[in-house]
Amino acid sequence: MLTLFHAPQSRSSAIMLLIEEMGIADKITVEITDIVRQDGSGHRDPANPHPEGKVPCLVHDGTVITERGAIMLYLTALFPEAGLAPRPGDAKRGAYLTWLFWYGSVMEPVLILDWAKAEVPGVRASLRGTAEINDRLHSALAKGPWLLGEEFSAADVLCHTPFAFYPPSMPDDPLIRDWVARCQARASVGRVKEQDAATLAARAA
Ligand SMILES: N[C@@H](CCC(=O)N[C@@H](CS)C(=O)NCC(=O)O)C(=O)O
Repeated sequence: MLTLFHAPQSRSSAIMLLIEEMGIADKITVEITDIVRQDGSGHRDPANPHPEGKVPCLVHDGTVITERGAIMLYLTALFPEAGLAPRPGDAKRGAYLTWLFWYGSVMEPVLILDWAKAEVPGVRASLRGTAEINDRLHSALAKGPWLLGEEFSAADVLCHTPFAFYPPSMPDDPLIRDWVARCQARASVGRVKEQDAATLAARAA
């Protein structure tokens, strides 16, 4: 059994997007959970098995999987027929894995450093900055509408989300802006936004 612990309008919305894109909503039970938000509102839900009380958290037959990149890799491997990832043996598989891991270990940490206006020279020397992030995205998008070229994949779902959810982080680059707009124009985005808004409204009532 697959269960996703999800808090509306949070990082777990990216997993909800992937589930919609893959057409596997009927295979996953979604548990709406509470989290501590950036403004201090909300609380840690003891029913959420994430070791830090965060979302997303996927549970598969008792095994806990956290981190969006890992959850995306897990789900796309479990349901390869959904077509959201190149399969092992496909020449694009390496690039796909690179985007998922690069996102969590470089792109998001750099964006958080930038948002927090934290200048720590040693950390910068290791992670680099937004210019390098944007160069890497730009080079990929110069070759195709999506990060892997012609095929939309879970890598697009993951990597575009910070720009969509926190627009001030959007670089002044038409290639990247148009890619984010293409990602956001997909039907899955509208559906997840509606579901999240309805869940929040029901909770507030
Ligand atoms: N690196 C994690 C980040 C997860 C994360 O920070 N989630 C936020 C939601 S936007 C959260 O649950 N925050 C609650 C808390 O910090 O206690 C991922 O990519 O899945």
